[in-house]
Amino acid sequence: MVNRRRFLLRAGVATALLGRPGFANATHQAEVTISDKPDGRVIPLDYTGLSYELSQLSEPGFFAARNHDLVAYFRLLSNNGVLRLGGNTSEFCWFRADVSTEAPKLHVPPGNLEANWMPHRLFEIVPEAIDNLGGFLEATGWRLIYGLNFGNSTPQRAATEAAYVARRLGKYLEYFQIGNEPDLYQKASNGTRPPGWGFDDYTGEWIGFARAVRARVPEARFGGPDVAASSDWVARFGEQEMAKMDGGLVALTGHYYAEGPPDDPRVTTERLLAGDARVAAQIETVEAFAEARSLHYRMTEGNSCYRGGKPGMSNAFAAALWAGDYMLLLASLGCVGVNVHGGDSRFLTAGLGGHTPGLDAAKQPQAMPSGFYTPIASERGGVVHAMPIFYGMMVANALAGMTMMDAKLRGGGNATAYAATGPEGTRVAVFNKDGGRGMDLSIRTPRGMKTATAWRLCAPGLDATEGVTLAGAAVGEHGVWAPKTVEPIAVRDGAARLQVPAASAALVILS
Ligand code: BDP
Repeated sequence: MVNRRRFLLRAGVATALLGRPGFANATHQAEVTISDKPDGRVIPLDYTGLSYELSQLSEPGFFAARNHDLVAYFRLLSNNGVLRLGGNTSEFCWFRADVSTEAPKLHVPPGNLEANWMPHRLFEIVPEAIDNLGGFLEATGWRLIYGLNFGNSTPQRAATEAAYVARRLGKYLEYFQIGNEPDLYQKASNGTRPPGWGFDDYTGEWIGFARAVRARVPEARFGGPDVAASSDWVARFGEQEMAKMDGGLVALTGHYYAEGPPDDPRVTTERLLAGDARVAAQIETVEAFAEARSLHYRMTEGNSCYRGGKPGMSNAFAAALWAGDYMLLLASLGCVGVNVHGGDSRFLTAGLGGHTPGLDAAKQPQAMPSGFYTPIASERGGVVHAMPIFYGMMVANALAGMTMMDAKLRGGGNATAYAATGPEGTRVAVFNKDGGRGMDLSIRTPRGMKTATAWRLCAPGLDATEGVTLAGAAVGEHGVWAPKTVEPIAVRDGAARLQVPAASAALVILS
């Protein structure tokens, strides 16, 4: 079998492989040349992250060690991940420190709320939820970024909550954030602050909260500004707050949604997979600023499509190829981590002010009203399971802890390749995002290789919401998965040679 395949490839008659005319046109010849990168960055072990609405804590049993299935899915994704809690609903959460604590005053913007996308109801977090979260983090090995309410709260409330969180979560707490997407506060769809409120107002208020927290938790660390899109705020925030925080500001953060909203007809799988040149440009600017100041940059929230995701795209295999590619692109640019947003649709829908644009756009029954982009489906009363995007994140996470190499891909159409090396060899992730054409790929490294194997990431199609496999295996019940098909790859003349079919990815392991 292998010999026959080799012969066919050498003879350049790959057409015969599929036995149908026109196959030669349907494949791209492509080559990945890998070289050492003098400044090759180590992808942090805790690169992979998930982001959830803070309101998820209003159900204290969710992030709990006894939620065994959720623990298993987190552990399968990474043994060292970072959970970020925040989102729109974080501006409506309040910590009931004890029975005498009263709810905060809910600020409701004046005028027509139809065009407003915020929850306008409060979510109560009791100490037990934080205690359970501690058990969950211990069981998963994950650490936490905790988003404090900045929208409907006071510095004193934030300080009381932070003190409890810091005391109970100790070493599992990475840092606090204050507020979610403050660059959108003055917009009609958000309304957390009045029109005209801007960056200077933000930093003025932010420092008041941060100082109150530090008065109670002197060792508290912070990340920010957790903006939706304004990368200029990131640098300005870093510049100003670093000076005031005396080492307390440890990370710069922002969000990225590739597409949206789901009811915009221009939002398509094709456009998602074409990639977005703005990402690299923005990250490069932010990274240059952060690195010069020994700060880290983390993408603390994002996904394929804002406003809850688009059915048929965000919950389908296309999102797996998008996420794997996107996570490794950001790693190659020096980002220290990516948190993909998701969770239970009840809280995601609340974070959209009850709107369900994805559901409305689908015009057909869906299992949930929003949150189509969630990596782990965990609807109340339902079975916890991995969505297609989860598999793409698994591929990216396979390079965590390794040193990135330079991977130049020539040919291949709409495809990307990333390489990283570690004590056990080199790993190359190749994403063929072209829905129609396969790749005839060779991979070369400076040191050559003796053997090569591959895990395939595939599915029945880009729009498939089921039937995704990685290394021949689907993630089974209770988050159980192990590679089933570790495919031997031909090594000839110092190069690994393989086909990467249309709409699939391969993780090639060279040794
Ligand atoms: C972000 C919010 C998050 C939303 C998400 C979305 O932080 O709470 O759920 O957008 O639009 O802006 O899906």
